[in-house]
Amino acid sequence: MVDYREMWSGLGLDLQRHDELLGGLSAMYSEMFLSQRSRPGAMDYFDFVVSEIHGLRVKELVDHRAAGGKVVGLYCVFVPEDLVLAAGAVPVGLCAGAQFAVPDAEEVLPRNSCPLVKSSFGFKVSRTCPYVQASDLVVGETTCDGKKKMYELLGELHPVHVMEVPQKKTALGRALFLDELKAFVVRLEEETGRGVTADGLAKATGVIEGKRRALKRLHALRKARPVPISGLDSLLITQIAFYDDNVRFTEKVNALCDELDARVAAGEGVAPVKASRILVSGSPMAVPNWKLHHLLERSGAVVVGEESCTGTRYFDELTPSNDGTVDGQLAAIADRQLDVHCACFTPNSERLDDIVGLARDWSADGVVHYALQFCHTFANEAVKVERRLASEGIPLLRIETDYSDEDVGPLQTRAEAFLEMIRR
Ligand code: BJ8
Repeated sequence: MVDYREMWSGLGLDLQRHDELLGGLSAMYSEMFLSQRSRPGAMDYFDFVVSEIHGLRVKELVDHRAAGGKVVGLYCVFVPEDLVLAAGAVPVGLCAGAQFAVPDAEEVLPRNSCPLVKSSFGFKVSRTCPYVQASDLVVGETTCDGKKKMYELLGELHPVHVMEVPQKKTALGRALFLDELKAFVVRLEEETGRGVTADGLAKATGVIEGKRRALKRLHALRKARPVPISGLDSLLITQIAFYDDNVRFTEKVNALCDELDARVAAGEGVAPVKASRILVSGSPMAVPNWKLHHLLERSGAVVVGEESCTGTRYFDELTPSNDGTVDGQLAAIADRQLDVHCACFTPNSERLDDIVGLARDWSADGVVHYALQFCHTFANEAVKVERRLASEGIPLLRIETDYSDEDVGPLQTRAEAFLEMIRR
C-alpha cells in the first residue's frame, strides 16, 4: 500500500484529523456499498477510486502542478468545467458532503447555515481536504446567500473567484451570465498563462460531453425493470464524475454500461421486479452523503433517478451548436448552463416539468423531495413540487435533513411508512 503521508503533509493537511476522516469514511463505505448484493463487476473501478479517494487522484493533481499545471476547485454545476480544461487547468469538484468538518465551520459560521455551506468552509479551516489544498484557485458562485457570504470568508484563506449567476432566466440574465463566463476565461488565462482558443475550447467541451453522454447512458439503463444497478452505486458514480480524470472516467462508465446492457438483456437486476421505484429530487448530495439512498434501499426500495446536481442537472444538457469561434462557443455554453433548473432561479417551473417527466419515464412509484436543512431555495420550492405532483397523482415524501446521523431513525420510519403507502 502506498504511503501518501508525505504528500498530504506537503499540502498542509492536519494529518491526525485527516486519519480520523479517512478511517470513518472507509468503515461507512464498507457497510453501505460493499454489503450490497448483485453488484456489477465493473463497480470494482469505482470502489478502487474511493479506496484511493485522497491518494492516487490527489497525486495526479500534485504531479500536474509539479509539471507547471494548475488545479481549479469548483462547487457548483453552473461553473463550466470545459472552460477550466480549455485554459489548460484541471477542474475538480470540491465535495462538501461530510459532517466531519461541520463543527469546525460552526466556530465561524452560524449553526443555522446549510450543511453544504458549512462542510465546504469546514474542510478548508480544518485542513482535511487535499483537493482544496491542491487547488490553485477555487471558484464560487452567487447561487444562494449562504454560499455567497461564505465565499467572502473563504477568500481570506484561499484564492477565490466568484461568478455571478443570474436569478431569472431572462435575456438580461443571460447577458449577465455570458459576461461572467468571459470574465472567468480572463481569470483562468491569468492563472494558467495560457489562452483559451476556439479549437482548445471545442476539444474541452467534447471531453466534458463525452462524460455527460456516458452518464446519460447509465441513467437511461435505470429505466429497466428490474433495475440493473442500485441507486447508491449510481449516485456514487455521479459524485466521482466531479473529480476523476474525465477521459478515464468516461471509459469506465461506458464499460459499466456495456455490462449493464447485458444484465438488462438477461433480465438481471439488483432488486426484485416488484421493488418500489423511487425518484429523488432536490438539493445535491456531495461525497460522502449517501444517507438517503442507503436508507431507502435498505428498506427494500430502489432509487431509479436523481433530479439533482448530483444527477440529471449535472449531465442532462449538451451544448447547442455554435459558430466555432470562442465567443460563439461561450454563448452556447451559457445556454447550456442556464438550462440547469436549480431552485436558485425564479420562477423555475421547468424543474417541476423535469420531475414529472423523470417520474413518468423512469416508472417511479413515488418521489422523495430532499432538502438540505436551512436550504431555503429547495425547501420553499418543495411547496410547488408538492402541489404539482399531487395534481399529477404522483406520491411524494418531503424530507429535510443534514449530514449528521442523528435523524436516521425517524427518517427510516418515515421512509418505510411512505413505501408501505405506495405499495398498496
Ligand atoms: S446549480 S443546486 S450545485 S447552487 S448551498 S442552494 S443546498 S443553501 S448547492 Fe447547488 Fe449549483 Fe444550484 Fe446545483 Fe441550498 Fe445549501 Fe445553497 Fe445549495
